[in-house]
Amino acid sequence: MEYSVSNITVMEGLDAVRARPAMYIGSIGPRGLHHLLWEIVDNAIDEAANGFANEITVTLHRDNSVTVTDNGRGIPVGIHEKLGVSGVEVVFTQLHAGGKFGNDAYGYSGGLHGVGASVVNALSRWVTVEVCVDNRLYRQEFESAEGADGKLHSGKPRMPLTELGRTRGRQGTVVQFLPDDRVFETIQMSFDTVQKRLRELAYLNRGVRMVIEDKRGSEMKRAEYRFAGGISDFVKYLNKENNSIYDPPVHLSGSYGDILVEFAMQHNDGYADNLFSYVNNIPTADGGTHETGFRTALTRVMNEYCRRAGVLKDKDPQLAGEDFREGLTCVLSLKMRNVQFEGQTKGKLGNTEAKPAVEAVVTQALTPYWEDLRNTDTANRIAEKAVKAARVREQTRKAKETARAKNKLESAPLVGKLSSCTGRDTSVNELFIVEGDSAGGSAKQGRDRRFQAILPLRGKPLNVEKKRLEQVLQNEEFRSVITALGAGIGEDFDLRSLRYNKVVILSDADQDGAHIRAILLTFFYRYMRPLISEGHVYIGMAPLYKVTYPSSAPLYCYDDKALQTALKGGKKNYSLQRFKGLGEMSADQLWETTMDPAQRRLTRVTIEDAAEVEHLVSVLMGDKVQSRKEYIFEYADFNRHDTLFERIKKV
Ligand code: TTJ
Repeated sequence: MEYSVSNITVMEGLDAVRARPAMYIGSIGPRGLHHLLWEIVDNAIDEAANGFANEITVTLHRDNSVTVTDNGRGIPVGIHEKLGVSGVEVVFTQLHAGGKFGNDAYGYSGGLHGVGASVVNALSRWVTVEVCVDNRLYRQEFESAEGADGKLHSGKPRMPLTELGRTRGRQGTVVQFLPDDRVFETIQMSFDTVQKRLRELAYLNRGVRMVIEDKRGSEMKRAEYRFAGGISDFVKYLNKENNSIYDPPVHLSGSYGDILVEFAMQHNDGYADNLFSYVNNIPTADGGTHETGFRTALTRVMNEYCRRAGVLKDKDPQLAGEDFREGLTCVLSLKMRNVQFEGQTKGKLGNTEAKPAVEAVVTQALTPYWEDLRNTDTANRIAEKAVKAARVREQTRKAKETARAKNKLESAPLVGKLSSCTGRDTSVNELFIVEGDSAGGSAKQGRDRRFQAILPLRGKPLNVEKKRLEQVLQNEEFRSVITALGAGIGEDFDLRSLRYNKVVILSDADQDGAHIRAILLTFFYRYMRPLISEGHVYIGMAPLYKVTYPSSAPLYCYDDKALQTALKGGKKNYSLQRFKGLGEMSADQLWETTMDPAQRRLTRVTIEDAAEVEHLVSVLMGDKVQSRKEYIFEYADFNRHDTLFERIKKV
């Protein structure tokens, strides 16, 4: 007989998830698909973070199902008092019962995710759960199946939780699920995406072994991470291309009320201030109250140290916060309840209580740390660097003042490079930022000059990641971009003065092109964010091939797949031209394929795309062996559907 659930509203809940999946997991593209996995992994991480598990394995199977295993205490198998079914069944069928089961089992629980295992169940063709506890093995299966009403219902238990027999020495939870291909655009998870996230989680959860196995190919792919130093190892990794001025990193933690705060920091001899913050293992790329608390405390504690150590004399003014953050690489990790993420990408922590908590923990941990003689050397190096930074800051300020006075006289902007358009309607005007002078030349000839302006970028704009704003402003390529857009930069940026409705990045489909694109996106993301969030930034897609037939119109192919399809058509008599770069295209070709609004393909860059590129460039960079360019090319390629970016929209 079919197993039926006592509580009918349970099924209605899961059906609601199926009806509007995006409301629960963000999207039905690759991002949403991976979200399913993070939901399950989150539960295992909770168990590990509370000290009951130290190994988590993710296995990608040939049929696209995924298994997550931990060696924790196991999902409760006892019968839930009110609901009359096992804990396992509650977790997988009750919306919002997620990892917060019983609410007291854990000190804290998931954050942005945390919509729970039931959502995964609702969006899977089937789920199997095995729990090993007290040397007994239990199993339950769920599937989407027809109900008594003749309709399809998802996540229905096929049987109650059943004891299968005895085990020896095994303990923990094994969850396997097959994402429903009727819900998702694709159900193939990406090894790279999973691998990177597991590595990040391994850094954030010291000592937990994270394993990924991919059994889909002819040979099994596998990666394994375990960091005994936790976020201290993370900081070292982030700093490995830099010269750190002390080692090991300063790594401290503490709690304030029920908020756990942990940070690791290490200064290098550069200038960038890189603070990477996480709340419940979720990156907060846009900062928030916890970061503010950290900065306030660091500035105060360091100024106090400088007074005490005599680095600052009585008459000397306090050093500025930014002085202590020059060359700082820091990872800040919080664990707390009732997290509120704000902003468009939900990347900003909004909880007001986080600021005083971080401030208190950092102050109370760092003050005695500097009093320990073994750490004096580190403190002095930071102080010394800050004093230098303050000196430079003062010089820059003076230099700027004179420059500004001068500029007023000879305000001849960099008009030379920009070929502006004749029309004055900024709501239709477009700016093409084109890689290289030769492509720039073709674009100038091919464009519709009434509304299309061309800005060729010579050489390469500098990598903003490792630079201060002043340095960015000194770079000629960026200056020309800023001037052309006419809307200012940083805090002064004002969309109302923007001269173009569309800003189109046109770069070659090779490594250099991807690198330039990533640098430009990172630049816009950091210094002109509304430009992206209001949807003004686009990636222009130039074709890679031209297939010419004797009698019919030529065909342009934008990727290898399209070429294959084109050649399969059967027409034997064709000639093939491969464009190695934009520069190889004639003005007419460039217009026809890439610039003409009636025929071109543009991908609009979303704020999520840009945030991801920035996260990729600054945190998830691969090993030294792989060059930066190759890495960006591989993972931030807007031409590929299967990596970071979900959709290519035609605009
Ligand atoms: C709850 O409180 C009693 C002891 O066990 C706690 C618990 O839920 N542990 C637990 C859940 N360990 N692992 C999980 C888990 C692991 C995976 C892979 C998936 C899910 C939904 C839960």
